[in-house]
Amino acid sequence: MNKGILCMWMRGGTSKGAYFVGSDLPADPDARDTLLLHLMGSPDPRQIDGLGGGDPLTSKVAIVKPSDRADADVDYLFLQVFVDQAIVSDAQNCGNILAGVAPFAIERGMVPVEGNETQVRIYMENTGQIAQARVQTPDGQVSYAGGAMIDGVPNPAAPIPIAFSDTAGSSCGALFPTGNPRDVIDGTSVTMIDNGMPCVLIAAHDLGISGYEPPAELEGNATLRARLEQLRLQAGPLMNLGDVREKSVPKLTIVAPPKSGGAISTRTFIPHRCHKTIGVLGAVSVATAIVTPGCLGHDIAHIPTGDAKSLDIEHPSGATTVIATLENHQVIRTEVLRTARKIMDGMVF
Ligand code: NQM
Repeated sequence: MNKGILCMWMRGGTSKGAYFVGSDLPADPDARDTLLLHLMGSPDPRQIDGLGGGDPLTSKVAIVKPSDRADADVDYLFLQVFVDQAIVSDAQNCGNILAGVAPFAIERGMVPVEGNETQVRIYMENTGQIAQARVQTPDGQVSYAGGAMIDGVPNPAAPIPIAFSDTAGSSCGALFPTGNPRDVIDGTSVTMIDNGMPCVLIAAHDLGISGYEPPAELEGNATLRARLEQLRLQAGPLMNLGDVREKSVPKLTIVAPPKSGGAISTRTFIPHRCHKTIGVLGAVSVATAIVTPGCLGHDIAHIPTGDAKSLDIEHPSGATTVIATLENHQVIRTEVLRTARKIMDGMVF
């Protein structure tokens, strides 16, 4: 601990976190998690004694190492460090922190630069699936500067498009873990889906809200939060996730008709705080639901025609665009544009 540990602090998409090379951390998961709680300053609502920003979106860790797999360049393990509980969870993946993995891997010499653009194949250990990220690498090195804007981030940066093709059933074993596009829990109609992130879709009007409220107002609604948690605890076993009391999945996405010309409007609890935007794989799962007849949200969504659909998933800070490719009415590939920023590289103590 005295010598410090090499750590890059990055923004990945609309999240922020600590990126480590696997061999720099203890191999024993318990020792590793104790250390990470310490580094982030958890448990403490302000994380005043560590790097974390007092928000689940800024209390995240990526552990990256060269891959032994033929179909991947690097392995990426995502860990959610809970803010106010002494929990470090690998039960979810994170597609925002994923955006920083490819530039980090190139910077640490795990992947050689290919030319003006370098493609990195990332094995996502949490869910056992592959993502392909493209990084701008002019002049033989990573460039973070560029003109790509993503909603929820105030500044432009170099584009990092990320493609997914095998995310169905990532954590739940099946796209629709109950076998149904729609179920009823406690009298509330829901869609339980996992196309990269286990999500429960619920209609805003069934919760007695408009679905356009700002996150702080929704977080301040104790009745709503209690009802969502009741639904979540029941959805967990139905989604093959078991007891989810100490897990950050499933996410709860409240849907309403689009308001700004997009495909659908969303507010997502992750699961106890309301997201300021929406998770990447959360958006992929929601996009998959709304293009599927029978799913909650399908009837109120605006879906473009054709088999390559550009779907703007509206959220509290704008929208996340998911490009979904369909074959025989099923989503077989998705792509999301992200950016990342190297903020700090050095030793953490
Ligand atoms: O769904 C937050 C985030 C995420 C996860 C969360 C994510 C994803 O925005 O892939 O990116 O849902 O906990 O970083």
